[in-house]
Amino acid sequence: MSAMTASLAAIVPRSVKAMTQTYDTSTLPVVISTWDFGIAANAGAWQILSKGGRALDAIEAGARIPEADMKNHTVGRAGYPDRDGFVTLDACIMDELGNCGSVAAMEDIAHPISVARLVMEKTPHVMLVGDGARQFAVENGMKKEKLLTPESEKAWKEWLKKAEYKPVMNIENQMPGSKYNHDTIGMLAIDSKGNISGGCTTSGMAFKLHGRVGDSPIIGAGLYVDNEVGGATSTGVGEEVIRNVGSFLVVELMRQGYHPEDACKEAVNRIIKKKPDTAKNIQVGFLAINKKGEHGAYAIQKGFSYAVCNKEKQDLLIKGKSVY
Ligand code: SD4
Repeated sequence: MSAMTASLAAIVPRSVKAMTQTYDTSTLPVVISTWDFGIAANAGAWQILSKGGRALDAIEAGARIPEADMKNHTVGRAGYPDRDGFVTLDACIMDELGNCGSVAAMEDIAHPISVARLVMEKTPHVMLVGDGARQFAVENGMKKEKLLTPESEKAWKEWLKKAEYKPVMNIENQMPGSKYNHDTIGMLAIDSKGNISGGCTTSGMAFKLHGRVGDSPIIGAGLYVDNEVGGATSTGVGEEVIRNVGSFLVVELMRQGYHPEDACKEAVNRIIKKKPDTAKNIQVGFLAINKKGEHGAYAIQKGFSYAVCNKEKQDLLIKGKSVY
């Protein structure tokens, strides 16, 4: 290398290096998802990825599985309602080109991930909320239905007896096997071409204030994908993730060379550093994958897990490390 090229190399930003880097694609495709129920979601995504399909299609197909699960009260169709009895759903999706779409506080539509994709592909916008999101979904052929299930209604009425507005979030996995052992689903996939996409979908905090929106539909907070670097997603108390623009932070740390797990750990530590007293009592978990397909996770509290699916094994469940 001449002195000239050596000095130029020193000033080339990492992002430009990433664009010109080549990666070993033999470990691809791969899809990872938050929590135990990520295994089922990954299986849906794998049907597409294993046939050489696009990561974006895999994400949508995978996320629709927990959204349709009538036993799942934290995502989609059977999600728990807000304080006033309305089921309001949040979701977003992002592709390898930086396109993204999102819906928030949307009622009466069981598959917010698909509406988010429609927002991305059919509108010049990124985000639609509330009545407008529902109207757009119906105009695009999606079924309008009452989402509140008898079980969700029962749980809400039980909650109303005390109506304590003290959400304890995302620690459900500390009780494996319980009916609460799942939460928001965040998914990240890399297809056989090496392209990354991600999605995040939730009914949010159970019994939240009507109109409350968490991190899950916020690009940069609940999800971020940069095809040069990797992707990240989050689960847990959305307010803390939004405050720290968590998923964007994780991706930017990976751009600087952090391993996905270290990037997630640093993002968790930022949350703790800013509000140590709040952080002790809440859960936030990040999940990330880099362009090479290396993945990792980190959470504030114990109990976080994530599911990995690739050629070798389709139902791997990994325990997320945690600060406490
Ligand atoms: C939210 N992060 O609405 C989501 C929900 C979640 O525990 O992950 N639930 O804040």
